[in-house]
Amino acid sequence: MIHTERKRGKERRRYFKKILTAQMLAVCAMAAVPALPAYASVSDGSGSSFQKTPPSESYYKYQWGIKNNGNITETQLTFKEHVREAGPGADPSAGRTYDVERKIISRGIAGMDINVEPAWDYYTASSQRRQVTVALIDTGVDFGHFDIKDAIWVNEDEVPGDGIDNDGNGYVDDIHGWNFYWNSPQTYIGAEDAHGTHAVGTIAARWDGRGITGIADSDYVKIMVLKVMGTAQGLGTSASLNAAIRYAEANGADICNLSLGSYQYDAVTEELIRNSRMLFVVSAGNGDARGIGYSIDTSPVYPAALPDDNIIAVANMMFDGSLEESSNFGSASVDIAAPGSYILSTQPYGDYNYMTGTSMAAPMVTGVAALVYSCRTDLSVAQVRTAILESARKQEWLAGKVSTGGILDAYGTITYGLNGAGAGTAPSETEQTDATQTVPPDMIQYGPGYAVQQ
Ligand SMILES: [Ca+2]
Ligand SMILES: [Ca+2]
Ligand SMILES: [Ca+2]
Repeated sequence: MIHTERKRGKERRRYFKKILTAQMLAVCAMAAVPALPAYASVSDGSGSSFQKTPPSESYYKYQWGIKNNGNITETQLTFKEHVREAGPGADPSAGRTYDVERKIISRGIAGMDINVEPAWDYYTASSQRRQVTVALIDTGVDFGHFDIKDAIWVNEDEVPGDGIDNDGNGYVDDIHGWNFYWNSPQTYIGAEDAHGTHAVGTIAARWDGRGITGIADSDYVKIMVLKVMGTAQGLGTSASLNAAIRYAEANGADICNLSLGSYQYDAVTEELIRNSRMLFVVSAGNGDARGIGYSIDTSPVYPAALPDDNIIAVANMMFDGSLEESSNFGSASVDIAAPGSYILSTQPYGDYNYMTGTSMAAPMVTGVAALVYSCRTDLSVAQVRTAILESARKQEWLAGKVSTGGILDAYGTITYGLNGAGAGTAPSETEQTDATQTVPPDMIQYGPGYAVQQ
């Protein structure tokens, strides 16, 4: 079993309020929760007929969003403090003991995943392929990581490092994209680029039998790295975001992943998105300062809440098939749910780690969009969007939360409009709490709820 531990619960809040607050701040600073991979063991569960590699990837068994065997659990730790009467002269702290109670609060449910294995079978059998460029507007990316280096877009018309804008696109030496945060061609800085590096792995980590498995085939799907956020807080400006969207559009991107948001509406951003031929996959945001998801229909975060019909806004599904409690939602603004909690993917310095948030759910949708667009050459990106939304597997618990009422289904998407496309159901219960947001910062950010005040 994979065990992940998340400390929450009333008992703990009562006794460890200060600690919890400190952890919340730390979580904001890291933007997505590096989950605690305190797994003891993992049952092997694949049985896929897919030939190309996925089940042979060393970390495949940890990628529940790709293939959920029900072998992951989340444990709640409850602390109870006992204070005994200490004898005269004793250390007052000596009488304090804590009972730690572990309770499984969330258990993986087999099949609650993006249903991509049969989609890979379809992809492998298909003879149709086209190159797809995905613009990742995010932090930078460790493009040297062995599992994603082949998935990085290369500007073939640019000569790196010669100080000349060889292709005349206005950017000097932009070989993999551009760093709009520092206004430089350096699209990888280091640890501050963990967030973007994680997204690339989910979308297109190489099918090489090592590390993790990306959803799309890195032979055909290439990620353009457009760094708009920097610092440990993952902050950036709307001006950078807008410049990055223009760059993506001008340099041939088909799909644009936006795992970021702001409370502040920007008319230029909306105009750029509305007039773009790209498909925008946008994270819905991760709740308020307490980590409780809310409706962005009434408390909008942008660009997820924009009404434009080339946007897919994505909520975060837990491995038990519930909506993650921190995930924002909204039946008008949010379209679909996808796995986003305890997602294992690539990290700077050749590493891997778990992260949690709608920032991790959006790349799942982007990966499926890229996989499908690369092999369904009969579809436009707009039709791929329709295919994703109409193939969503309906879940009772998502009714009224996202417009499709369903979760991402790769097989349904890749077979959309063909014979035999189908959808299953696996309803589950969840609960949601509406919450008020804090004052909007005039910044874009990828952090939980985009709620950090700066
Ligand atoms: Ca150039
Ligand atoms: Ca050059
Ligand atoms: Ca791999």
